[in-house]
Amino acid sequence: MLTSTIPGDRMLHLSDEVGEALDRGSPVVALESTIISHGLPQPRNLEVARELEQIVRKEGAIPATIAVLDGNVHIGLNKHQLIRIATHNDMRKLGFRDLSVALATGRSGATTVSATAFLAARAGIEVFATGGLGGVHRDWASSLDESADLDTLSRTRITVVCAGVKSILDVPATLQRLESLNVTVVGYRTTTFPGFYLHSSGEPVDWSLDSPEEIAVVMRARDELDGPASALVVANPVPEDEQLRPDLHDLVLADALAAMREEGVVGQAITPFLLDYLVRGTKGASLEANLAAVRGNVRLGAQIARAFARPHIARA
Ligand code: PSU
Ligand code: MN
Repeated sequence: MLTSTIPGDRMLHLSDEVGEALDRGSPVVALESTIISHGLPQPRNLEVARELEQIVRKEGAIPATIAVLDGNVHIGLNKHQLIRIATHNDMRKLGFRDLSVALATGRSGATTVSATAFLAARAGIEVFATGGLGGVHRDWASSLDESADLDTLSRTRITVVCAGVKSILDVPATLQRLESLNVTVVGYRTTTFPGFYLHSSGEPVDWSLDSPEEIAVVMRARDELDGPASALVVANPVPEDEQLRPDLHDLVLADALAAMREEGVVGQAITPFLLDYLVRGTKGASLEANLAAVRGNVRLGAQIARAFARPHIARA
C-alpha cells in the first residue's frame, strides 16, 4: 500500500484508503497501537490487531491504526506494518510528548491514547476507539503519576470510545480530574462509570446516552458551540457476562500492586506491568475481559463514526 501525505503536511503519512475516506467524508475510526505492542501478550496481539480492523470494516467504516515507523507517522497501517508493531520488541511507547523526538531521530514506536488522539484529530479523524484510558494511579499522593492521556484529552477535539479507565487506577480520582479538566464524559447505556475489566466501577456518571445517533448529535452540538477543543469520552461497559469476576479482579490486582512496588517498576513501564500481571494472575481471564471491552468499543466507535459522517463533503 502506498502512503500519501495530507497536501502540504509532510508529517502525516495517510494510507491511500484512509486518505480517500477522509477526502470523501466517509467514516474512519482511529485505533491506537500501544495496546497491541505493550498492552497484550504475543502472539494474540497480532490476531487482535487484525480483528479490530475487521470489526470496523464490518460496521461500514475504515480503520486507521496509528503508529510511528522509522520517524514517520503512519495513519492506517498495511499488513507488514501491523506485523511490525505486534512482533518487534524494540517498539517504544510514545505519548504525545515523545512524538517530536521520535520523528526527529527516526525511531519507531506505538502510540498511546495521548499520542493517538492528537494525531487522529490532526488528520481530521473524528472518532477513536481503545480499551481503557490512562488516569490517576492509586499511589498518586507519593508518585504524582497521572497519565498524560488526561491532559491531551482536555485539549483535543475527538470522540474517544473506551471502557472507562483502567481499573488498576484510582477511578474516583481520575473521574475528578476529568471533571476539573472539563472533559465531557457520557455513559453508553449505563448510569455508572464502567470499570474496564468490570462492567461497573460503582462510580456514577452524570450523563447517559443510548444510541450512536444520540452521540453524533452531541458531537454536532459541541461543534456548533465552538468552545475550546476538548474530548468527548464515551464510556461503554464490557457486557456483564464477559467481565472479569470482581472478586478475582480485586485479589489479583492487590498482588499486582504489591509486586510493582517490590520490583520498583516506575514510569511508562507501570501500566504494561500491571496489565501483564493480571493476565498471568487470572490465567488469561483478564485478557478475555479486556478483549471483550475493546471489541465492543471498536464496534460502537464505528457506529458513531457512521452516524456522524457527512459523506461527499470533501475536506477543505
Ligand atoms: N487500553 C488497553 N490497554 C493498554 C492501553 C489502553 O486496554 O495497553 C494503553 C494506552 O495506550 C494508554 C496507556 O494510553 O495504556 C496508558 O499508559 P500510561 O498509564 O503510562 O499513561
Ligand atoms: Mn504514568
